[in-house]
Amino acid sequence: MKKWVFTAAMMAAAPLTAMASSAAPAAEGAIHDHTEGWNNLWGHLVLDLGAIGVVFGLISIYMLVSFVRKSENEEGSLPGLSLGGSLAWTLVPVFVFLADDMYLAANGFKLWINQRTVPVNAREVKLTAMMYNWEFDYGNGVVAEADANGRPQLFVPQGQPVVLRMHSEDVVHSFFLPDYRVKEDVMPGRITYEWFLPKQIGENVLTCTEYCGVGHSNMFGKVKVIPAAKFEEMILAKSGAATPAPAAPAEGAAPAAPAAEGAAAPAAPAAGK
Ligand SMILES: [Cu+2]
Repeated sequence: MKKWVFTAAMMAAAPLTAMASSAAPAAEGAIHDHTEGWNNLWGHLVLDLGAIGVVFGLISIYMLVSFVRKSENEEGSLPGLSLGGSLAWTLVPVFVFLADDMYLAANGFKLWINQRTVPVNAREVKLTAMMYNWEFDYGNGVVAEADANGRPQLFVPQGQPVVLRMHSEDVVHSFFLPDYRVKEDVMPGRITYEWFLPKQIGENVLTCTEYCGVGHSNMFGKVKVIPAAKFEEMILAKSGAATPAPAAPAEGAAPAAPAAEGAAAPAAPAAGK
């Protein structure tokens, strides 16, 4: 009798964990924003591990209570399993957990591919790392200025993907944008990259996550997400305003807007900042 209760509990557990696996929303949609994708995958993992933990915890408690020795001289007995029972006990859990693991791994791999594929309309910024600072170069001699406290600032346009082409002048650093879930080593003699999609106006932390010397913990600053039009204005103003915005190797909507604003540009930045 008890064997059946136990078997039923195990069978009930399998679809439950499978359900938990599929409860999280699809990791990535049409927009190639891997930040959301990583968040979803993380939520999914937590849910999965939580569900498995609860199910196995309940089974353990049930067994502890149910199979406890009732009297001093009670001896245990081991009910034998048929071939079918043995196969079922082995194969069902293997397939359930393997399927779940494979599903999670496939999602992670898909996200990783997405993270390594730079969107065609990405705004390119050259990043140079040095002990103990970051420099951001937008092309045409336009470099992001540090803030009032001398902290590095990376200005980016809202709604446009940004790709950083990174190299180091000295040792190995690592450029981390926690809010965007991206981090990549920055090395001397090699160009690495990472891209992200700034969606909300505001500030995000940027920091070094590779110990690079005594000033390592000082190597942080801000990502400043500003409206796309204001960003183009800023680039225009800094690049002398004589020529249309460089738009770097980027393409898409960017070149059209600054060209149209070209005439008004010299006045606008003065009023803006
Ligand atoms: Cu560093």
